[in-house]
Amino acid sequence: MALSPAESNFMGLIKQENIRNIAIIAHVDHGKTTLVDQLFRQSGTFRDNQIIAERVMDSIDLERERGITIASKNGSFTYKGVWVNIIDTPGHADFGGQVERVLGMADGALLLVDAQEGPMPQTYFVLKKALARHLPIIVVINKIDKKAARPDWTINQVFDLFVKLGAPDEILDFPVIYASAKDGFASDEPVKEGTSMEPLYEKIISHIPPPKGSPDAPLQMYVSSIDYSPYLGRLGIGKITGGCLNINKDIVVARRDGSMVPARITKLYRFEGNQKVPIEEAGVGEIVAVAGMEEVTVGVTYTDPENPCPLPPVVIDPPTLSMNFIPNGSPFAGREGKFVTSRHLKDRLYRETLSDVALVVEEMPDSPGFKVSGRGELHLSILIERMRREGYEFQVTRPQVIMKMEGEKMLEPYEELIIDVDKQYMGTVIEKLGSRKGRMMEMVQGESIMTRLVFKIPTRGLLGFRSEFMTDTKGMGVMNYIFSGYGEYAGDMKNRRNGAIVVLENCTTVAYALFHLQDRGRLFMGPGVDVYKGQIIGEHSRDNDIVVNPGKGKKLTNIRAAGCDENVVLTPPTEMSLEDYIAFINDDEFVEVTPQSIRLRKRDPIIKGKVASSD
Ligand SMILES: Nc1nc2c(ncn2[C@@H]2O[C@H](COP(=O)(O)OP(=O)(O)OP(=O)(O)O)[C@@H](O)[C@H]2O)c(=O)[nH]1
Ligand SMILES: [Mg+2]
Repeated sequence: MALSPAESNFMGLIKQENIRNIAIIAHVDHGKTTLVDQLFRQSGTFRDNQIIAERVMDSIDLERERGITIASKNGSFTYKGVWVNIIDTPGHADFGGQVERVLGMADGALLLVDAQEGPMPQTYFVLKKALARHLPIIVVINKIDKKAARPDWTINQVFDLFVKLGAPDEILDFPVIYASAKDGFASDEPVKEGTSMEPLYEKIISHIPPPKGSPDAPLQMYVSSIDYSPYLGRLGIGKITGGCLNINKDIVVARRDGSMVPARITKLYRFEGNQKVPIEEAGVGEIVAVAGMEEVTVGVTYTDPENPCPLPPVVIDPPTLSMNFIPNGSPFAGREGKFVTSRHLKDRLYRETLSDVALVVEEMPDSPGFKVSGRGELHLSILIERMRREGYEFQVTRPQVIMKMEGEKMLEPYEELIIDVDKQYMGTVIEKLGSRKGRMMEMVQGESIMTRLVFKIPTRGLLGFRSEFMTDTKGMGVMNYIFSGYGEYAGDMKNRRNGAIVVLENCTTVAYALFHLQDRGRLFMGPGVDVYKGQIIGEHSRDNDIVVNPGKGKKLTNIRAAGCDENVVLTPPTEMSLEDYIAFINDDEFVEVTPQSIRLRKRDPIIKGKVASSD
């Protein structure tokens, strides 16, 4: 992808008063990355003839595949001689830890709110974090072009949210811009059409202050984010809050544990458009990337050797969910992966913790493997998917929520769950959530056919709920949740009611056998697949496991003489994503992940149970 020019248009230092550093924060899908596209485009960041992908900042493969931002990213544009560094953040709650740490680079925030949906759980979370840093905020009511947009109602809701979060008067007096990131306009009024983003650019320049800090102070740069490139290695990204940086300068790295390590700056980059551009020096207030220090982690400070002034590491919310990552122990272990040992896993996982401070990795005390704790199912499953694509092979256990003890009492994490659902599916949803120990707190009947339901539910109860919800509501529902705190343990909860269809011995599946098995439940695979003893190939329609032989049967030919063979018509297998598999397994089962396959299996290789007839 050829994007902005590889060489900087700007030489030397950028004047401090001509810098603005802003973060774009919002609930998932409210249009952050689309807005960044427009801010880039209309400020002339790209050449006229350049072909630019939509949502250009979503540059990671997985982001493009899923249509969501997974990692926050830095970029910049210039407007009327002012250099605006912009930080695009992910809106999904599982990646909230990133928002918490990258806000350290910002001197102000654009809070985007969907003009129809209004503030959602993650709006609350990100606003809380921005207010904790006393950042001035511009509220952008986005998607004003939508037919069902209700800007007045949205503003009122946003205002209430600021009040609820105790925003001080000067921040409560926030300016409002109405915008359609999709159609590329912004306005001071809630109009449905417009011509340019001009009003938003102007507001950014006038309302967000230039960065603070003295150029004469000792060097101080807190590393808020880590980037990796195969050419440059690991890069520490942050804002210079004191002094300046230049190539060949001797500095010290103040680590999170208090130690100081001397280092020398060898390469320095500025973000221009969505590219990194090499520079010789950078001044106070600039956001830069520093290469050449392989040991860099989020939370270190680059500072002056003579007069070190480290900043304390940002404290972020603790993880709520954990899974064990274990070297693959299946009969097919080592066939498909490039990195398969415990050592490989260890190195990779610890490397991840250097850049993702919301992730905690601990060695398992009595067996090989690692307990990996994060913010939610998506946080962990994205890590698994990335590792798999890099060539890792391993197995994971069912996610467990992280309990807490308070005296004698066991506490577990709870979420606030907000559901918008078509009335006709409401009954099913309420019933399902009831069995998952959800407590309904509120029901708001909208003017449309959609009803909003608010639940308080143990995090445990939400595991695997999303795909069930999507099926139950035929896609006519939206669910959002946010961590609401620890509460009393809600008692036992059954993960999966149905048993598994387990393979008796190593074989290759054949259509004939599968045909006779498909009445027993739903199958996850078709014919011609190599399977092993103990592998799970489907879900039984009853609550017990059954052991079957899917490789047994007559060899079928294409020729079917009348009255000879049965007509074998297979129901298409159930398509399962990595998330579905993770949600499916019980405590005595594993998900095996390799670069080519995702398989399920029983933990215990000795199969108890009855052999089902597949004749
Ligand atoms: N109608 C309308 N749709 C928009 C607008 N802005 C964004 N969208 C659509 O909303 C969806 C989400 O847009 P993104 O820009 O990916 O949202 P995001 O906030 O970056 O999402 P995450 O990073 O995953 O939290 C896309 O389908 C966009 O086309 C808008 O102004 N109007
Ligand atoms: Mg995005």
